[in-house]
Amino acid sequence: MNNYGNFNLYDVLQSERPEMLIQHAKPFSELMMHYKCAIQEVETKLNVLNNEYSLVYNRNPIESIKTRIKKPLSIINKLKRKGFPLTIESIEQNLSDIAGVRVVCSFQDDIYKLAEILAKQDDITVLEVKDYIQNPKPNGYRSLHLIIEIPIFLSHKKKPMRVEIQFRTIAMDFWASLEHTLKYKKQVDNPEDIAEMLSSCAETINDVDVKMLEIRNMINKLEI
Ligand code: 0O2
Repeated sequence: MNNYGNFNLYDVLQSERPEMLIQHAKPFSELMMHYKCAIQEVETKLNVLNNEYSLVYNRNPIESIKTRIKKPLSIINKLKRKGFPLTIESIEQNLSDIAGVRVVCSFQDDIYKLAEILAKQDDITVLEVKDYIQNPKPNGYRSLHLIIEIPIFLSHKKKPMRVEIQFRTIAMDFWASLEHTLKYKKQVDNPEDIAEMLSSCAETINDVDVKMLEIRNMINKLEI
C-alpha cells in the first residue's frame, strides 16, 4: 500500500461532493505529474539522439515527437474494461500506457536503430516489445511499441515509471491517424469493404516506405 491510499476513482469523478474531489485530486495529479516527468526524460533522450545524428550523419532520423498523458476518463474506462480496481495503485500496477510518446521517423530502419539505442541505455529497462511492423495487426496497423521503465528523480526519491513508446514512419503515422479518425465516424453499411480498403491502403503505404528506404540507400551509396 503506498501513501496514495485506496479509493474508487469512478466514485470520486461521479461524486457531487466537491471536498471528495479535492481530497483525491492531489494524489491523482501527483501521479500524472510523475508520468509527465517520465515523458520529459524520454523526450530529452530522443532529442539528444536526433541532434547527434544530425551532426554526425547530416540527417534527422526523427521527423517529430508527440507526447500525451492518458485522459482520466480513458484511464477509468480501460481499468473497467480490463476488470482492474479503480484505484491510484491499480493505475500504476496495471496500466502501461498512461505516459505515451510517439516517435515519427523518416525511414523504417531508423525505427529499429533508435529503439535499439534507447534499449541499451543503462537507466532504461524494456518491459515489453510489440512489433506491429513485422507482424501488422489484421486491419493493417503498423508501428513498433516499446513499454519501458525509466527512473524520475524527485526531491526525496527515485521512482521508476512506465512509458509506452510508439515508433512509426511518417507513412504509418498518416495511415494510423486517418484510421483512428474514421473509427469514430457513425455506423457504416459496409464495414467489411471499408476494412479491406484500409488494409489495402496500409499495404500500399508499406510498399512506399520500403521503396523510399531503397532510394535513400542508393543515394547514400553514391555519396560514399
Ligand atoms: P490512445 O488514444 O492512443 O491512448 P493494451 O494497452 O495492451 O491493453 P492493446 O490494444 O493490445 O491494449 O495495446 P497496443 O496494441 O499496444 O495498442 C495501444 C495503442 O496503439 C493504442 O492506444 C493506439 O494508440 C495504438 N494502436 C493500436 N492499434 C491501433 C490501430 O489499429 N489503429 C490505430 N490508429 N492505432 C492503434 P489506445 O489506448 O487505443 O488509444
